[in-house]
Amino acid sequence: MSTSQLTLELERLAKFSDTPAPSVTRVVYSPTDMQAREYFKGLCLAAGLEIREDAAGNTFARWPGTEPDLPAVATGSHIDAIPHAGAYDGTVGVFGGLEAIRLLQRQGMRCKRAIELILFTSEEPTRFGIGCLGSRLLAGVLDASAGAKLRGKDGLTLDEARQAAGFTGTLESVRLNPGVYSAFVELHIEQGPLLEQEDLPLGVVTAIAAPASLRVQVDGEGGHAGAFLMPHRHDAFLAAAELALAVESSVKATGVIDTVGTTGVCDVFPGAVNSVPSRTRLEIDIRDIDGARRDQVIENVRAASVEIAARRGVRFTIETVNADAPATCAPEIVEALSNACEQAALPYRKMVSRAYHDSLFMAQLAPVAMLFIRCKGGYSHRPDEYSSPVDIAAGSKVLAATLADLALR
Ligand code: HGY
Ligand code: MN
Ligand code: MN
Repeated sequence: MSTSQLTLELERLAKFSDTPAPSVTRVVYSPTDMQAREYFKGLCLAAGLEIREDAAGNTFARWPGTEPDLPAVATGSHIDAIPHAGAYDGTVGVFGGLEAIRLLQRQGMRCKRAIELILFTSEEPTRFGIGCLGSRLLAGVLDASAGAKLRGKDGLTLDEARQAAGFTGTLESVRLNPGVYSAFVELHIEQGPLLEQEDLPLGVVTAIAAPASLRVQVDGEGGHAGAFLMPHRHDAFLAAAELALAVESSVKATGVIDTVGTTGVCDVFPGAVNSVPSRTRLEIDIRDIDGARRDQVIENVRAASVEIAARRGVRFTIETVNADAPATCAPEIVEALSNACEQAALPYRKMVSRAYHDSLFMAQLAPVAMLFIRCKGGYSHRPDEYSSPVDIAAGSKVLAATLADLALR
């Protein structure tokens, strides 16, 4: 395993960022995202892989097998990064997947099935407000009409932004049919502390938590911070703040550690220190490994908004952007990953993914499973996100063995 080459490539990739090191910011279709994609495609071409890009910008790098009519085995992840993120979320699955293929090539391996490495477009919700945009479109979970409906803060729709980036064609053409792949395996950092706490380098994922996100607009009454007296106010920020606290209390009320809720975006209008907020926008993320329990939390948050609105004389508009079912990983892929860990004498544990991933939607096209790599402190979506070269190499090595196992079947 040429650990150093993979490490150097990940370090080079991290430089394609809109914020200074050690943070990484790489939003879909941005110039830094396009430069990073070019870098990735160059490495794939150097490895002799056949490349195609679809109308959304999902990028496919294929290592042909000896029996081209058989459905390929697929692997991959994402390289887009939320603002002020780290260098390893998603990228170890794309570049570690490329290294896995190169490892098999160096071993002189020839597989029956092709192995296809996928760089999924826009796994992060940063620009268009919904995560896993590329894999949703591949799986047909998101309708092509989203191209005209989804709009970034810069005012461009998904269609306008992707076409400006050179991804033309129709979004209808993105969808793949079930059976197109015989398996999908994603390598990813854990983004949690479990593996480090148990001193394990690797984790085999058996289920992926169910994500949901809400977009909330609160309309109140603005006015002069000095002359608008308190008894007459309908402050749109304070009502929003109460709803954010209601998210926290509704989540904690389940009494289950697997339920989580976050209000990660809060925009206050007009945003002047001496002006009472007339409008506030929130983006709320609620997850659980149990879909029904998560949906009950959403209902409780909606109920809280009704009470707050009546008491404060404001209006809430709550849109459910997505409320996806959890995914169960395929036992046969879980077993293949577990066998590969044991063959490599690498300790591992089975576990649930609390983050969502493109695997969640690829599960609608093929049997899936994921391999986690230990990360320092469990930190992620922050500049100090870190996985060691040794652990990343171990993940790529086990991924290679698993892909070969599945591609020889
Ligand atoms: O938010 C997530 O779970 C993923 O990292 N986008
Ligand atoms: Mn992420
Ligand atoms: Mn990720």
